[in-house]
Amino acid sequence: MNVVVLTGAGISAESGVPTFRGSDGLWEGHRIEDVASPSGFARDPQLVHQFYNGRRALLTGGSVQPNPAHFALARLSRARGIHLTLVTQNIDDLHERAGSEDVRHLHGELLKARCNRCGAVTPCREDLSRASICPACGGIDCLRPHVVWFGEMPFGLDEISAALSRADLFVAIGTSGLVYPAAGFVAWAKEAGARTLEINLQESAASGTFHESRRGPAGELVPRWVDELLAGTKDQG
Ligand code: BV8
Repeated sequence: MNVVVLTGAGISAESGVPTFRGSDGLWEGHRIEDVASPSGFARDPQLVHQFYNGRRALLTGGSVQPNPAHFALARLSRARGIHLTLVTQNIDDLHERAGSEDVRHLHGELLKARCNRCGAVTPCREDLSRASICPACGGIDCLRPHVVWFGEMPFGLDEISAALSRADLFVAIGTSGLVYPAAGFVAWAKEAGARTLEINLQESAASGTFHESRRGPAGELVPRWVDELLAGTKDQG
């Protein structure tokens, strides 16, 4: 069975990572275009560096750990009879820390930096600033977070659309369905004949397009859904 899972900020909420649109939303105090767009970075690189430095420090500080939803998806990826394509809009490393491999980071990764001068992508666990030096080319004031800002092309769309065209099942977990092209994946999967399931704490902008929606916290519902799916595939032998 070909399964495509798309995760959003909601899957990391119970790990203590603020969502974008929740009451503790990340964007509070910052307009999207000021901190998550190329123009915002060009206008005030230090503000953008500080925005991502704060998120990176939270992620690497020890208090943020994968939750049962992340572990359940790692378990699913190892199950016989399941070919899982895990796509995340999140820039944290919680899927990897829970044991998932081959995670498709559609919107990039907070723990990587990219050099505007030589293009190298390098690991980054410390603060970035205009004084940062590229470990590959030695350039200065040329590093940015390796994330996809608004108006920039997401990563890996070709492989993701190929996986969606082969999907038997598409599951969106903890995403508000407001940001494209990720918000359009459910329609692509349905066109390919896939069944579609949404797992979310509340109604999302895309809820109406799913065959089935389950309401509740990912940390509870995702392990339950994975158990159910694996029991079902076992029955089919
Ligand atoms: C692009 C990285 C060209 C940085 C992010 C139509 C087609 C194509 C593009 C567009 C289009 N219309 C508009 C656009 C432009 C734009 C866009 O979508 N704008 C929106 C605002 C309308 N899109 C772009 O610019 C994209 N690039 O379009 O390139 C192109 C054109 C055609 C085809 C291909 C390409 C690039 C967008 C990427 C921006 N970068 N992140 C960073 O993280 O700082 S977006 C960022 O916000 C996240 O990555 C994520 O994608 C989005 C937030 O969404 P969610 O993850 O869903 O989080 P949110 O807080 O919103 O919701 C949380 C959900 O969880 C809620 O539903 C809540 O109920 C639930 N929840 C909470 N707790 C729990 C829970 N669920 C379960 N359990 C819980 N405990």
